[in-house]
Amino acid sequence: MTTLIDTGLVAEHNAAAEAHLWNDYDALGGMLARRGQDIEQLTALAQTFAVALPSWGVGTGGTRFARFPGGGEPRNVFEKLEDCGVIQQLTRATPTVSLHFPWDATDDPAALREVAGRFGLGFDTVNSNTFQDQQGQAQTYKYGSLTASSAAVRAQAVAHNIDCIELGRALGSKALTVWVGDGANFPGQHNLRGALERYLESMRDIYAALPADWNVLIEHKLFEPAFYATTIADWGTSYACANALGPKAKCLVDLGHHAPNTNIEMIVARLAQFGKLGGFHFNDSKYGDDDLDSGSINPFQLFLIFNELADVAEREGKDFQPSYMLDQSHNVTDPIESLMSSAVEVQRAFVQAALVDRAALLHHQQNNDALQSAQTLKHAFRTDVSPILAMARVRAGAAADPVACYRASGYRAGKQEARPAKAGASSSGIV
Ligand SMILES: [Mn+2]
Repeated sequence: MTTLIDTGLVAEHNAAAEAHLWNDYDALGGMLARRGQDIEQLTALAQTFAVALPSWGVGTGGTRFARFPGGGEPRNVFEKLEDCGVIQQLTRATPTVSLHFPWDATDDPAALREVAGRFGLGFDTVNSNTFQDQQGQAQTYKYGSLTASSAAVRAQAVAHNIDCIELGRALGSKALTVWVGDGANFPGQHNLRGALERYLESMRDIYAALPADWNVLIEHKLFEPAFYATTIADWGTSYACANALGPKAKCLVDLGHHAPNTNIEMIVARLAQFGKLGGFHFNDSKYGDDDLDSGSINPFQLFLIFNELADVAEREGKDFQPSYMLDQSHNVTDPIESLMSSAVEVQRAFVQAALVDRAALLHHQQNNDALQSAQTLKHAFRTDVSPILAMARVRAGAAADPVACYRASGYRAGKQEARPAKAGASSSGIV
């Protein structure tokens, strides 16, 4: 396997961190043992965690006002894979990449697979894009894609999604995620029911093209770019559509695609209960955005979501395998640093949720002891599992402190020379 950061540097970084790490790890292990928990089991569990990287996330994002590109950004899908390889090498928590077409389109999927494999990466869910026009396409998506009033526009959008499935198949993906920004900016602009009927008709054609072992994930989003009525705005609509389409259709929860203060963990519980929880896009949000780094605003919410996921895993065992992906926009940070720390934050919530004493929680719930029930969750959430996460990384050959190690490597500075900016090249995208 090709390593992008000098392995000697990583080893040196880890050796310098090791003495303190062992002290912290032993102290935490002793505390957990008093609670009847085995730190080694938790470290092994942490090593099983995996979240996919969005190919577009390694480029600097932007807002609808502006984009401020960073130096040394990847200029094509091969360079994006390279940056994803760095993230995987230093965290060992991001073994797959989620591609977005046509941004990452290739006529040589075998070459893409080969390069990804060189960096120890595979491909996760593929994403279609009918929320913007591409050069040379016959029809415009200005007034919608899968829901458009024009049959020709809908046919073009369906054909693009089927192309994505074909490309994904060649890459070893197993699912297509569909997000459409379709909707209305004015009351009366379109017939609310008619638009959803057209969406379902289009999605039935896409569904029919899915290979037997594939899923299609429906991603809802409350608003933007349709500011009055988005066709797939909420989990209820998403669930109804997934149900109407069939067993291969599931719902995808993007944390930033809800109204502020929405109880997202309850949505997770509902979708799981009815067998339609297909996956997540992780990010964080303060107001109405879907752009901030995972765990940077509301880590307790992230923990509560993983608490529900731990409950589902306990009920359903290995059959329950939702796909996890980071989906955020990095405007003021180095995207590699944001993605590494975000992967670690999601992994942190995963491990914290495993600390919840489920027998005690059940006991308190049955006795209607609201206070102790809440304290049982808080007890797990307050536990700093950083030594477990660092130990899991060090044992896998990743970095004790990924950001510090990355900064010491000078990777970005090297790329500033190797990747001079190309006019018109953009790798940003927010869905
Ligand atoms: Mn998303």
